[in-house]
Amino acid sequence: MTIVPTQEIVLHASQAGLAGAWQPRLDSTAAGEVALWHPNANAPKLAAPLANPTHFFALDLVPDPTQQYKLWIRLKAEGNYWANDSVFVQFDGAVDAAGNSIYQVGTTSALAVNLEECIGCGESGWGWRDDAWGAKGIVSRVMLRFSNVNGARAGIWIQTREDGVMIDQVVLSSNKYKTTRPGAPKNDAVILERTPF
Ligand SMILES: [Ca+2]
Ligand SMILES: [Ca+2]
Repeated sequence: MTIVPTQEIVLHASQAGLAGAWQPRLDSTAAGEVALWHPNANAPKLAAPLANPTHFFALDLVPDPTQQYKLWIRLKAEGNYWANDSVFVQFDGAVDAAGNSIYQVGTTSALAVNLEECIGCGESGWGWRDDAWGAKGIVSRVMLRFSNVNGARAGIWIQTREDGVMIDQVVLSSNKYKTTRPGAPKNDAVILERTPF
């Protein structure tokens, strides 16, 4: 028997469990024509992740403990406005290369993902982003492992950092998108097939 590693995980946000103000939004340009959205209410940007957030959504996945994954998220900002475009991302079961828990659900540690790549970079429609910030084309080197063995479920929790943000896809890749984004940072039209679990 050959065990094929799970190298590519594609999650559609429409599969998530929602809490607080997060809601589905019909969008013909979104994966499955549904985006998740926290409508803009002009709340101030959250300075730090919350251990016990009110506004979040959670996605299940079955990661491969032998793999090192790179995270990508496709976001859109209400009104293409920079104060409507960021989230904090936490994980259930993620560890660093040394096996220490990182960015755990229930802590104040998270990856910050902001659609606009830098001040003045601008944003338009959907864009693929990671936790890097500050320059056009910038890519983060953060890689994630998951300690869950034997096909145990893990989770990704995404909480609001700036309201008005929309998300339709989350990707973990240990091969195809390990160093390059699945699509463009602006005006993106890439919809990947969902990985069934
Ligand atoms: Ca922002
Ligand atoms: Ca906002």
